This record gives sequence, structure tokens and C-alpha cells, in this order.
Amino acid sequence: TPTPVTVTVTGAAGQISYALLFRLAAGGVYGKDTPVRLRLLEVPSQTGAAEGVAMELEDCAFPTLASIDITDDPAVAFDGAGAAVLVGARPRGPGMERADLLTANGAIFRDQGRAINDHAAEDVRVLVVGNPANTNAYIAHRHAPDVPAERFTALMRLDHNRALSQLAARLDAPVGELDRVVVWGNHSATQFPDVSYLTRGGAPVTDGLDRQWLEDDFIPRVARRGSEIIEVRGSSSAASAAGASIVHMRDWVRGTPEGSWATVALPSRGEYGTVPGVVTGLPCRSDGGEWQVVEGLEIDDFQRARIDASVAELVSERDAVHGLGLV
Ligand code: NAX
Repeated sequence: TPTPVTVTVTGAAGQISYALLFRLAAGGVYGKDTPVRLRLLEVPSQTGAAEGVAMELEDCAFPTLASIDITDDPAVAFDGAGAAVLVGARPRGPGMERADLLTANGAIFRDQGRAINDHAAEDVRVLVVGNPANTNAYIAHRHAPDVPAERFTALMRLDHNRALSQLAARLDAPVGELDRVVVWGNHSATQFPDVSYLTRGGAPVTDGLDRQWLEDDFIPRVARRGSEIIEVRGSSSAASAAGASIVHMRDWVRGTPEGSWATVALPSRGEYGTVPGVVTGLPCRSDGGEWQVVEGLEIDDFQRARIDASVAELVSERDAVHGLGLV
């Protein structure tokens, strides 16, 4: 039997984790043969609630769940971690300015980046879900100098999946037949969901996606989907964010299907004219346990302007966290 993998989840008492932990424990990332040891990190006031979630996890009797530990200490939480899903973050409270939000989250992701650097397994895979996800991942990565940059990712698979589902409706196609979308830039209103390379059943899609629909409907709908969910559901996306996190980690560990792409936010190496260092959405494949950015795509003027605008926002967030002394 394979050796167990230690997976750390932060924000374990929150609503995303309430959907995420059960799929993780059931084998959704590592498969049915690999036992998972869960380490749940919470703030001290929420460790009790995390105990309750742990009790329910036990009551599922998942054969793949080897153990559960709960802690408020990052050094304990990340000890030996092979994967870390950083969900816990400070939400924007009443009267909080952007700088306050960045400062509160900067401290969280600085400390967690350091703890990952010092205590996690050599081959740790980090997924940041807590917002502002790209910049939080940037902060954590910059405080983990011993961990290769590409081991730090932020979640843009939810944006990617939202794009696929909107396209399936537009084209009246089963969503499983669609592939090769990418969401460039930031997980924010400036993101650029891009259909330039879309395939259906492996063949390029040319009809049904006119420029006006893309600009007036598709791009804003995908970029604003999180707000739309809040308006309609009364609280923010949870199960869909958890589902996207599971498939992000699963594809990273076990590989993307042949010919298929995922959107992953990674520290840029300057691919496609993005600014090196910032954590931006890029089209990726996974093979042998590593993300590889898809190469050789052509970028036209429309794409260029949209990519540059979102990357410019990432640069301004990066500059703000440097200005606040968080990196
Ligand atoms: P909740 O408020 O339900 O849960 C967050 C949990 O994190 C709380 O239990 C809190 O105590 C804990 N926490 C706070 N600081 C912590 C710390 N330093 N260490 C450990 N735990 C800590 O939020 P939820 O709905 O689960 O959302 C979590 C985060 O995901 C938010 O930042 C949210 O904005 C973000 N999202 C990101 C998405 C993405 O696609 N990247 C989509 C969904 C979601 O909006």
C-alpha cells in the first residue's frame, strides 16, 4: 500500500472547507489507494468548530482517511505536508480599506509561507484559495525561498470551469466535450476568460462566439459570477470552489487528461508577455506531477490588451504589498 500523504487545509471550519474536506478524505485527489492524513489549521476561536467537522469526517468512515489533527499553530499544521490548500483568509470587514485587507492577509500568508518553507515536505504542492488569492500566493511564495516557485499556485480553476459552463450553454454542447479555455490574469473582475483556442470534441470552435457576445456577455458574466452567486444564493461560492480545488490538485498530482488544459495561477516566468514573478492565470498541462505552461500560442491585439490590463492589476497589488513591508 502507498504511504499516506499529509494534506494541510487552512480555514478548516469555513464553508469552502466543509465541501472540500469530505472529497479530499474520500480520495478525490490522490485516489482510492492512497491514505490521507488531514491537518486542519484554524484560528483559536474556530478550532472547536473544526473539531465538529472532524467528527463528521470520522462518521463517514472513509477507507482513505488515515488521521485528522487540528491545530492553531502553522508549524504543526504544515509539518511534513505534501499538499497544502490555503483556504483561510481574512474577509473584508465593515470600514476596512484595501490596505487593511492586504495587511491582514499579508501577515497570514507571510507566516504560512515561512511555516511551509521550514516544515513542509520537499515536494509540497500549495494551492491558495483565500482571497486575494493570486497576491496571497505571491506573498507565501516570497516567504518560502527554499521551495521552488512553481510549487505555489492560486485557484483559477473555478473561473475556468465557470467559462466552460457558460460556453456549454451558449453552444448547446455537453460541457465535457469542450476544452482549451484559459483565464488569464487575476482572480478578480479584470480576469480575461479567453475562448481563442476553444475546442469541441477535439476540433476548433469557430461558430457561435461573436466578438460582441464575448465582450458584452461572456467575459463580464464569468468575471462577475462570484458576485452573481452571492446575490442569488445569499452567500459566496463554496461547493463550486471546493470542487475546483479538488480537480486542480487531482490534475496536478495525477496529470491532466491527454490533450486537455487547465487554468492555473502560477508565478510567471514571463510567459506570453506577463510580468515575471506575479502569480497569473496561465494555460497549463500537468505531467509527471508538475505543471507545464502550454507553449506556442498566438496572441492577437484583443487578447494582448486584456491580458496586459489584468496583469497590470497584479503588478499594482504586488507593489502595494511591497510598499506595506509584507514582502
Ligand atoms: P469562511 O469565512 O466560511 O471560512 C474561512 C475560515 O478561515 C474561517 O473559519 C476562519 O476562521 C479561517 N481563518 C481565517 N484566518 C485564518 C488563519 N490565519 N489560519 C487558519 N484559518 C483561518 O470563508 P469561505 O467561504 O470558506 O472562503 C474562504 C476564502 O476563499 C475567502 O477568502 C474567499 O474570498 C475565497 N474564495 C476564493 C475563490 C477562488 O476561486 N479563488 C472562490 C470562492 C471564495 O470566494
